[in-house]
Amino acid sequence: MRKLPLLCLLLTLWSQSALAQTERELLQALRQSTEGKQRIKAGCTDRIRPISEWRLADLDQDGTAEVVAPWSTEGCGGGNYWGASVGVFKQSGGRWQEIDSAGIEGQPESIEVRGNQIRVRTKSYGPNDPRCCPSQMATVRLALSNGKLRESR
Ligand SMILES: [Ca+2]
Repeated sequence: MRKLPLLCLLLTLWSQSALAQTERELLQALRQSTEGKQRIKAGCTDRIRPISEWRLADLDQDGTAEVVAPWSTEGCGGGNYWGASVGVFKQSGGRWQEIDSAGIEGQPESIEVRGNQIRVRTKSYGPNDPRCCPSQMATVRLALSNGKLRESR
C-alpha cells in the first residue's frame, strides 16, 4: 500500500513532463508557422508565448483532436507591443504542425470551441484606457473550414 503514493507521484511527474514536452513542441511549431515567420520577419522577437488556455477539439471532425492555441510574440517593432493570434495545430508523423493561424484584434481572455467554431473573448483599449488596462470586451469568432481559419459570424 505504501507504493501507491509513489506511483501517483511518478504518474503526476510523467504527465507534467509529457505536457511540458507538448507545450515545447507547440511553441516550436508556432515559431515555424506561417504567422510566426511573418511576425518575426516584421520585427517581432521569436519569443512566443501562450495566452489564455489552449484547447483540444476535433475541429475538422476527423476523429483526432487539434490544438487551438491563442499566442503572441513579444517585442514587436522594438517596443513592448505584442499582437495576438490564434493557431490551430494537428499532430502528424509524431510532430505538431500548423493547420492555419489568424491574427486577431485585442488580447485573448478566454476561448471556447464548439464544432469547427472558435469563440475568443478579447479585451481591447477604449479611448480613455491607460496602457496597463484595456477595458473593452469583444468576441472574435473564427471557423476552421477546408484547412483555413476565417472570421465567422
Ligand atoms: Ca481533427
